[in-house]
Amino acid sequence: MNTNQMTIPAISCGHCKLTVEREVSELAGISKATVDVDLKQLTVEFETPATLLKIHGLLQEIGYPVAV
Ligand SMILES: [Cu+2]
Repeated sequence: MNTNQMTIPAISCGHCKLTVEREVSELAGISKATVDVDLKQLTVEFETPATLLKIHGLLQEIGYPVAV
């Protein structure tokens, strides 16, 4: 199991939180996705077939790209 934290500047409210948590949770291999709105941060626990690349790609697709 991998745990990763990423900053997503586009997260600004509870609606963003729900959207990001729901969409990321739907990826196969994700066991937990939690957004902290104040920190604009997503914490995700995952294992194969999920990868960091897939998670970043999904976030990009739904309009919440990860800050580099
Ligand atoms: Cu929002």
